[in-house]
Amino acid sequence: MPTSMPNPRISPRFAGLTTFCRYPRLHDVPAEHLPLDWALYGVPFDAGVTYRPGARFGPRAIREASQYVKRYHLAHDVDVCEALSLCDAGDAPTNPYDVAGNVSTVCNWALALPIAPSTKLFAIGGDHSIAYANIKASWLRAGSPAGGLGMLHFDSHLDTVDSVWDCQWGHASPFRRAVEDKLIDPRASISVGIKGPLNRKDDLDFARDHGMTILTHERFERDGLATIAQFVRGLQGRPTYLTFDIDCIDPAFAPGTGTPCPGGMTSAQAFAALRACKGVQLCGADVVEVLPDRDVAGITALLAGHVVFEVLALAAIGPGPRGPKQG
Ligand SMILES: [Mn+2]
Repeated sequence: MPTSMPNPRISPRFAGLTTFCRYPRLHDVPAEHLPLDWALYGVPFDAGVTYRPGARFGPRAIREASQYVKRYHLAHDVDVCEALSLCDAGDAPTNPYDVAGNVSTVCNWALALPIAPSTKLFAIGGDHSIAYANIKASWLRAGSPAGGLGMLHFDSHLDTVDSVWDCQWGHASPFRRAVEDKLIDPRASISVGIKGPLNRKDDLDFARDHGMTILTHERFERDGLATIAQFVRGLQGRPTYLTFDIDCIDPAFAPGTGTPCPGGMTSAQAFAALRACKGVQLCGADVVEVLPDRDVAGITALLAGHVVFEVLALAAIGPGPRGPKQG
């Protein structure tokens, strides 16, 4: 089903109410465009951060910057809004004083959205703690696969710390919790863009001990695209979650984030990395950690809007005949 979009030659991109990429609000989707393929929603929450707060304003900034996201993906040769029915489901309710409580609030809200069972969830943060909520909702909606979901993770950090300040639900821990709760299969999980410095050498232990693939930024520079493509082929079409922390991109390109790490991907490298995931069977996604108050000229929010579009383009192509051979 296609997405009903305003005609930019009638209602220009600088006019109208702002929704993610100008997709219709959930309740405005015409019946002939149901069922929806993806519902996008904001999670304005940043109480899980270890350093600089402000990502609670991320969804609002990304909505604004994404007015300029167009519909036809040149590299994949796909009209995303023709291939998919998309909507903006608004913002999840959040509890800015309670990280653990927020995770369940967001997850329960997402599960209660009036959407078809086949509709996938795309969360736009917010800090990375909110990924757990969308992973859990996506896992449940995928039929609670016993082995857990595959995961494509783009980030400077592994986010597998057990706890900080006695809190197990902050933005440094979502994938530890998701692996412990068997929502993610660590052996079907790759973390791309990991770099130091780290607090401690043993910050890597959990991921390594559980068989998660770590593609450091240094290795990404060497043979990253081929490694990612090979990893995706190895997933053999199993339901996979994609999580994208904007801080995997160098702060020279994405300064608006709370835990910036110099020495990361360029914008173009990040797009190439996402395009290398062609053929993946996505069952949920998020883009997180945009902090507009540290942004310059809105470039981080604009980039995040285009990262959302890259992920949707992967969904538009799907694992079908244009993707890599399965098995
Ligand atoms: Mn992260």
